[in-house]
Amino acid sequence: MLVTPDSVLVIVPAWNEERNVGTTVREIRAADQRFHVAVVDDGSTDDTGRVASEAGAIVLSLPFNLGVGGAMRTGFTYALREGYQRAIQVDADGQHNPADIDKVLAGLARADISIGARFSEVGDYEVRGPRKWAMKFLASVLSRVARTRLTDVTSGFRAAGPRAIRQYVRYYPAEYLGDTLDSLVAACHAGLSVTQVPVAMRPRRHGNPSQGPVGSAVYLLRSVFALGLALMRTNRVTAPEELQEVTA
Ligand SMILES: Nc1nc2c(ncn2[C@@H]2O[C@H](COP(=O)(O)OP(=O)(O)O)[C@@H](O)[C@H]2O)c(=O)[nH]1
Ligand SMILES: [Mg+2]
Repeated sequence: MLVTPDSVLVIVPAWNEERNVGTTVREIRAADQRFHVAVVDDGSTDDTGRVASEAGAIVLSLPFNLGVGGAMRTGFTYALREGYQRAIQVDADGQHNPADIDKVLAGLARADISIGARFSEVGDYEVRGPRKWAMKFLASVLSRVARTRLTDVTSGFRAAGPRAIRQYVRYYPAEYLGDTLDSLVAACHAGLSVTQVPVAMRPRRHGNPSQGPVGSAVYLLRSVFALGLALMRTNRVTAPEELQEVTA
């Protein structure tokens, strides 16, 4: 595929999503021809890879399951290597509306990372109980780190400009939810800027999320502690100027 400065790599992490990934890929490709879709097939045991490829995606196959973070780092590495200036994560299950990709990308005009955020002004996404409080807490901590108001820091619907792509190739944790939170903290510590764009999320088309309500509550709690550690590790990241070397 010919990569021009306008091209956007849409990275779709997918694990056993044969029932969803075909529709998702076709929807993204139909939304805009500048969108090139790379599905990262993360050791799926079903037909995810074949279905994605038949729908017109580039398929990056991992030999075993690495988790969303490992898959995203694979996608960003591909983006850097192929010369994409912008990349965006879109989930395979249909929750992220391809019609909103342009909106999220527009945030890159003012920041290195743009997050498509639920529960801003649009949509009716609701979480309750401890999960809600954990998410609020995480959002308030991340808002302080990013020096801008963020309301949905676990959203996977996020876009990266050229500096963020280089940063993510260097550092992107594999852990569920750690991927979204820790990668953001590391990016902020490296001097990258973050913004958010309000979006509505759709329901997952088929199947169940990889983590149920209990699983994701446990992970959220774990990420609160992991975040504490991430905040202390200020010395592991490089300044953006040093990141230039990675492309050379
Ligand atoms: N690459 C990869 N993708 C995964 C894995 N687990 C889930 N995903 C994908 O990540 C996206 C979001 O996963 P989902 O289970 O819906 O999580 P939720 O939306 O946060 O509840 C979907 O596209 C999944 O296919 C995994 O272990 N590896
Ligand atoms: Mg989902």
